[in-house]
Amino acid sequence: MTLNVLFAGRPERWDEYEPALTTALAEAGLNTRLATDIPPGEVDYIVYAPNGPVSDFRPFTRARAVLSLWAGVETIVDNPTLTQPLCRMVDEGLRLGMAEWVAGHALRHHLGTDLDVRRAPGDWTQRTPPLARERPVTILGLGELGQTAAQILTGIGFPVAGWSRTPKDIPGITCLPGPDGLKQALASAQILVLLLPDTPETTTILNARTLALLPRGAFILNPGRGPLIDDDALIAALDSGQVAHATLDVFRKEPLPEDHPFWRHPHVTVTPHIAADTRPKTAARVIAENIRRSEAGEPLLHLVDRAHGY
Ligand code: NDP
Ligand code: OXD
Repeated sequence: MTLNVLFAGRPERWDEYEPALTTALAEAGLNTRLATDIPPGEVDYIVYAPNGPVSDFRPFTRARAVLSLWAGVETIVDNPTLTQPLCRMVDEGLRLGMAEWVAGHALRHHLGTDLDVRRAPGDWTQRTPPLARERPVTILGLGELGQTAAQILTGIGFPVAGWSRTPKDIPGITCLPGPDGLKQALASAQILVLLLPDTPETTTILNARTLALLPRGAFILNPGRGPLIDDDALIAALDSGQVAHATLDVFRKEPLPEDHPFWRHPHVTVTPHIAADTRPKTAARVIAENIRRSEAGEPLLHLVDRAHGY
């Protein structure tokens, strides 16, 4: 039997995904027709991205699963037309890409690299940064990406604490769950990394009250989602020196509007939602494995918990 797999990602990425998915589906032993234009009623599996062409799932009457190329599912999780199982992307490419982005930006702030990059000719001022082991880092969100970032940061020497909804026991990481853990997690965070999903519970988790709990002069990295931060409160904290610098990859509106104050704030670095792009080669293997599992009657990987929103 031939399975019809609809690619409903961003059309301009089809050229990259087509060979990766074709190879992975064949390697999984699946006989498939992979295309961008299969009539909805004939589609067996939907490879989905939030910026792709599908948002109404009702016509896909025989689709057996929606397989997201993205890790974050806030734009689809409460879609009332979606009745099929929804799986999000968890893969090596996202994990490693994110950990590298976090490590790079954490080290930039930790070492004060900007001072050297902008050093004037003749300026021989010498500074000794603390060792990484003297610079506590907190990661809000200890999931797939938060845990990988935590491992890389502890490998460098940073003491790492992490916050999650449910309790965890991860060797080498101080795990602080639930609402009670947040205060403690923030109090020690000289570098704070946001790797939470965007859900009703996490919206504006970083606001005037929680920013005030950080040690003065903290650095913030947000590769999670824009709505985690109250933008006005962050700007006030940057202006007062409570926060020394914020490196932001994700925003309430993307692309970040040209007139948003983040673009020109001297203590903000904007990156254009590139902290961890989905890499077609590794992601395609996850998609293929889930289709194989579905066809074999095995449980799907990385099913989204729609009640919790991630
Ligand atoms: P996971 O679902 O694996 O992890 C989410 C973590 O957040 C879990 O530890 C979870 O707790 C925690 N969490 C969720 N809700 C709460 C809450 N109310 N209170 C405390 N902790 C909470 O997601 P990933 O690690 O795979 O991805 C995280 C996010 O990163 C994505 O949702 C997406 O928004 C963003 N992302 C950004 C990218 C970029 O390029 N900028 C690329 C990919 C992802 P628990 O473990 O207890 O469930
Ligand atoms: C994702 C993202 O969620 O790219 O995968 O932000």
